[in-house]
Amino acid sequence: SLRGHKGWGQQWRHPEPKKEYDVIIVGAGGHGLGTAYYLAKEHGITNIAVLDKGWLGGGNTGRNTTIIRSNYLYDESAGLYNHSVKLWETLSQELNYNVMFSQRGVMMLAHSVHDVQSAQRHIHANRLNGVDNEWLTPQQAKEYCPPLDISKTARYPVMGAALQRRGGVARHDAVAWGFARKASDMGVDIIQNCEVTGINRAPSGEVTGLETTKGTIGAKKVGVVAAGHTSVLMEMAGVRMPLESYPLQALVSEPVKPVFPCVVMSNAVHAYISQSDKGELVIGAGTDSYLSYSQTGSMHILQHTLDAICELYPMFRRMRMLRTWGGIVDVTPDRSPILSKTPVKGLYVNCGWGTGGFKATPGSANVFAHTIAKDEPHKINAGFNLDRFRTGRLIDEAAAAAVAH
Ligand code: FAD
Ligand code: PYC
Repeated sequence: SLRGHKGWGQQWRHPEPKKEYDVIIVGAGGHGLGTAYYLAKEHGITNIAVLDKGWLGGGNTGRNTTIIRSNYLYDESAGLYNHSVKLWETLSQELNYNVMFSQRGVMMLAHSVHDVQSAQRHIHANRLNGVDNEWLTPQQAKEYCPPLDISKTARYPVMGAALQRRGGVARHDAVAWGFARKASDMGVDIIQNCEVTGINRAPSGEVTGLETTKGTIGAKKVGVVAAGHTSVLMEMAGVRMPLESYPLQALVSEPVKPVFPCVVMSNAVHAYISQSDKGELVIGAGTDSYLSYSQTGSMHILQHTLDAICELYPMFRRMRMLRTWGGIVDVTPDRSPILSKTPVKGLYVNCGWGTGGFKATPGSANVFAHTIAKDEPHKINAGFNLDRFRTGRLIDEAAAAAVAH
């Protein structure tokens, strides 16, 4: 019973929207709430609203498998994701909220000669960028993760693995709640159940505010941080985005005692797995093959993922699954995010995280706040501009995305 728990204060305020704000962030996921937090904390801008059509943290932030790592191939990505890992390391203290960041290591399996070569290329590139990553033999992989089947006759033989020891997991809800509480304390209005239905512009083109289900709200600057619905929102301002939205699914098992000590991903077989502090196995799949805005995905995708999990970890064959769910992920052609100014003055966009943006939450929020406050990118996100799809300066992270698209 929770009867003993009394006198809990509310974690954030529930204000009605003001007539106008200096900045409105659309989307109260981790990235949007974090952006508001860093705008207030690092740039002294506190006349901010964060709007969400649902409840805060109810989008991909609350639906993901929480894998955190920074083992991407290119220099730009190493800069961005490593900035984030460093912020994760002190985030609980910074927010005075336990985000349960656990650096238990992320191991990525290689099942073919191609996988081995690709993993080793990533390891070398990572180390040159100061990102920890090391090669493990199949025996070393098994020592790190005892449930793994490394027998030579396995359907998906393990030929080795890349291990990032500083990688791990965190508690997804706590990240949203921690940013929300601190931002609200600093004066940010978080307005839930408030869907944005239009983006208003002056005759000279710049943003003037938003149409919402709670009325018209004025804004000098607007940051769209809406994950799978970004193209829908940006179209309201006449900006066409290089994004496709797909369902991505995950599931959890019944809880069991601690048995799985790390995070393991296998892109080749479309499965990744860790164990939550409650004891559930947290398992994720590849994206559906079809574009969709439905937050449920296809059954055969889950079936395939569970087949792979049972092959890789035979001891889980008799486990029962408890829940499955889906989120809508916004995928760019080069599998890298967009953190950018837009052709519309006063309109900024943070999107394209696809299957892999949870790990970037604090880093992305931090540099996006800079971009909005200064009206120019931080040096860390300079390469992640919208223009790259016109200039061709792509950051192709399809392999490091590590989830089948
Ligand atoms: P969200 O949390 O989705 O927030 C966007 C918000 O915008 C939503 O709350 C939505 O309601 C709101 N919104 C949309 N339209 C409107 C509107 N018109 N008006 C107002 N509000 C609106 N990443 C990893 O790094 N590691 C993982 O292990 C991982 N696993 C994943 C597993 C699954 C099943 C899924 C779905 C995703 C996974 N991801 C992972 C990706 C990660 O979840 C996302 O990249 C990240 O959480 C995006 O955060 P966000 O704050 O940008 O978006
Ligand atoms: O980007 O690491 C990742 C990831 C894991 C599961 C889904 N995305």
